[in-house]
Amino acid sequence: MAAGVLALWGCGGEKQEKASPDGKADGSNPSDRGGGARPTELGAMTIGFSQLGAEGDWRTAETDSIRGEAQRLGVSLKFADGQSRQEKQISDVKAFILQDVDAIILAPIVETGWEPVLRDAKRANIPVFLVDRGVDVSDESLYVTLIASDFVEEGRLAADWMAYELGGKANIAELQGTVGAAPAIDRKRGFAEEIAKHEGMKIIASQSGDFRRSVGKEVMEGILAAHADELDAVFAHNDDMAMGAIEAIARHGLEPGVDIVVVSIDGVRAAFEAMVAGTLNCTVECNPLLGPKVFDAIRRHATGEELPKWIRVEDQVFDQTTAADVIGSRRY
Ligand code: GZL
Repeated sequence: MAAGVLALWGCGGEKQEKASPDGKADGSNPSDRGGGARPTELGAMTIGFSQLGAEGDWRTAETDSIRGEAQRLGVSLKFADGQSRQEKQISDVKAFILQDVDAIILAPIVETGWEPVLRDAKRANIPVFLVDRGVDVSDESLYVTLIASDFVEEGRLAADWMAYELGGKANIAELQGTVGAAPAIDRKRGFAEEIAKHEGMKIIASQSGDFRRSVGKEVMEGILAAHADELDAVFAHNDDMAMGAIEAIARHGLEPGVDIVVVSIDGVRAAFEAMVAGTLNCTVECNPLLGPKVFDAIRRHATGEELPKWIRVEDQVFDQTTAADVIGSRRY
């Protein structure tokens, strides 16, 4: 389809590319969009939002934040659910290009495989804004900015809390996120780097639970069958999988949060409820309420501001000493 899109434009179709002064129609800044080809007011924009799926509580909160902010700002938002399949997401982005939207918001399910469709968007002078997960591309001009947390730091914070809590000694089961996803790759890396400072801490089992509660539970059941009597702690790459693991630990006749310490990432409401109940020990917040940030970035870009390649979302650590005090003020 991408070739078709280019053929349409290349053969005198409805829209010719507008080249910037240096002949490169890359859409990477407003001057490339030619005479007023793109609105600068958010309220006049049509924006495509390619969401990766609906795998859990965090994703729902992110989707609600972006859709809610679009409505508040009067932005015409075209929403596409990637159903957790990259090929669906790529097809959704191609459709946005065909519709000639004024900008694309993309939450990429995995890091690789985006270069061709991002080049199509660039040739169509459609700026792409990445939210919550990064992409691995050879040319950073293929997207305007990435609005996301520092996943490596999140992994480090989780490991640091666990090391402190367990005195630097623990056999650990790790529930990894979606294979190939930036948060899974980077959280794993940050956690491993931090526990390497403590010779008594080691990961004795590590498997993907795909960021899903049901899969996290299944994976934890398998790990308990093999390692229950030697396991001290679980590190889950997100709260949804941690909730599944907690269920599996309880069904195995052990006390989650006591017999086995559970540490995860996200800070969704269920995690705060579990910390108040004593079954989850710690969660590192990864704020999904990105709506205001992403539309602010789109507005700033449209009015000619140069944006950093990464707009970092700040995180903080919560545990059972703070959960009861803050649960009432949580916004997701
Ligand atoms: C992080 C986001 C992750 C969450 C998970 O930015 O991509 O995806 O941590 C979600 O809960 O599945």
